Amino acid sequence: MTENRKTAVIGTYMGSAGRVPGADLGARRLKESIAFGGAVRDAGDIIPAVDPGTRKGLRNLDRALDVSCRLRDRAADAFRAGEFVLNVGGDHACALGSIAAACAAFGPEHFGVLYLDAHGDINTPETSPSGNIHGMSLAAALGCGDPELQAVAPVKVRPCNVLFAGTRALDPGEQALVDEERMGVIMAHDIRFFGVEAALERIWKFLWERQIHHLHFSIDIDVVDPGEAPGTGVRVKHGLRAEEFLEIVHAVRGLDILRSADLVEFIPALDRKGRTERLCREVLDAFLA
Ligand SMILES: [Mn+2]
Repeated sequence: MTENRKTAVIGTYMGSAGRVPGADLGARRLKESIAFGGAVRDAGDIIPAVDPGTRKGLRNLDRALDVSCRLRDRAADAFRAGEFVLNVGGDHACALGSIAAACAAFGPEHFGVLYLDAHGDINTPETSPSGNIHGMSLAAALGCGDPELQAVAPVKVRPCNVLFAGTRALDPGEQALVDEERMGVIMAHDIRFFGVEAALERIWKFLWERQIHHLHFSIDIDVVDPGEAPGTGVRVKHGLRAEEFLEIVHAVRGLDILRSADLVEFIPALDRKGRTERLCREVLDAFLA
């Protein structure tokens, strides 16, 4: 990310699209810990304005639509001003808004997404085992799944420009989409086995081959092993070690093609000894230092 560029930090306090509530409180806590000033601008908060409720069998659909549209528009303003956008969530469903804004701002041809998450979040209402919208947000940005969710992203991300890393819980329908669209995947066990250096090599190679000139980096704290980051809602074992995770975050943060990032899914009530919170703050420091 280019030095001297201003960073716009948006707090997205939506915590109700997933299975376990509380990601809104996590987002609030993290954002309140940030020292604003200098090159770090408080670009405001997105607070859900729609009552929770289920429509078309999708829990909190209207709330997710409302929040992601407002985040998208807020992020679009920041991109227009030439700022880097840091979205502090919240439920990962909000990433539909930040990704949609970035893809529209920079155009789909050379725009890519690095998705650091235990999960793929590319389910559709048809393939989702849980019905959780936070498992469908990336699918919608690609132009798959529920039409209303898709409409949040006027410009669709090219699936072949998406690279997953730290992945270890792809549902069968998601795996089919990955194979069909030739999306990139670096599994968590590959990072554990071959090391971070090898994983970074694969990331750089992917960005080079797909000619990505503008990158969005979506970080779900559940990519870290639950032993080291228990404060999140959909824990999957055999995740990254905290130090491996931070090494990847620092390396990617240094890319001059990086335009925006999400940090999502920290749930304080599930944390133990402040471990997850400390880790999240280290991520914020990496972006804001
Ligand atoms: Mn996620």
